[in-house]
Amino acid sequence: MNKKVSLIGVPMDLGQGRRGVDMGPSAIRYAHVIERLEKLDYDVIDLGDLGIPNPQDRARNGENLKCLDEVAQVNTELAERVHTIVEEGRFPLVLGGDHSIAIGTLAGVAKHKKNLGVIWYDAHADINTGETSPSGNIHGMSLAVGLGYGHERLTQILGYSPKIKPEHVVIIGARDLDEGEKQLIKKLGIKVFTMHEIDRLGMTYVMEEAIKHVSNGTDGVHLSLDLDGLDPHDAPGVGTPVRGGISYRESHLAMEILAEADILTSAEFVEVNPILDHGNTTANVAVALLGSLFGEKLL
Ligand code: Z70
Ligand code: MN
Ligand code: MN
Ligand code: MN
Repeated sequence: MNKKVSLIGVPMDLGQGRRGVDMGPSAIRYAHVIERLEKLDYDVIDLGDLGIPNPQDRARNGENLKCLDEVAQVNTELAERVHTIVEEGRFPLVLGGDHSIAIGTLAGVAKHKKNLGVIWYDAHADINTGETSPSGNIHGMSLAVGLGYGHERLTQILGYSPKIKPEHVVIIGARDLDEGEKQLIKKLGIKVFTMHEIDRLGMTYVMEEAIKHVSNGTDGVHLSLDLDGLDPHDAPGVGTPVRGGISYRESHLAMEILAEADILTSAEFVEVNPILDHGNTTANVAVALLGSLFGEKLL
């Protein structure tokens, strides 16, 4: 792993409907993320948080993309910042904020990595468009946008599209998909390890296959980890908890296997919502997982 890490917080909550996820970056810093990585000998620069505009109206607009202007604006700025981090030869670690920020992260990273592999660790696939989304929430559209599907204001961030190719993506932990999402996943042939496969095959096998998949023909790998991929029992502080998720132990194992494979070139941890949490459990889980991801060992 690149020993130079640049951390950036994106206190975005406009990509979904519940307040509080804007406090995610603070909660993760409060859980000692920087100290955790420094202890592992990383050189960490904290770039602070991006500014988030206060929208006039959080309601659905004519196009079924809530807060489209603001989400596009923040993601454009994020994309530029992440692009700069990559150009400096550093590892971008993005802290959310809701999952709409993956739009900007992917745009920034893929600017120089034309064949970026993506691991989407999530209860959801976030592969809706304005046409298929039942909610109008852009955090449910970010993977689709990366693949070039969705509103031009989002797909054209940094002036190119698509950012990633369907054969370089793997989704892990899916258990809540909308009808239109199922159709696009099938149409594009995206590899998905649902909870069924995780239960049936075990996390070790799933991660080994996922790593092979995202390493094949790629020039970098991004981890987009939505804390709601975990079971709400282990990570309660998320906006859309879905029962039957990946356990804390399986998630640590997944991060350890990823660390051993040494393939990651960027990562983001999203959807930590401290006001829905028990204490600061979910941010603490995020930081513990980051420890494993960055190579922490017990002995
Ligand atoms: C639903 C939608 C979603 C995250 C929930 C939910 C999407 N498919 N994404 N939580 N991170 O509204 O599109
Ligand atoms: Mn450049
Ligand atoms: Mn998500
Ligand atoms: Mn999710």
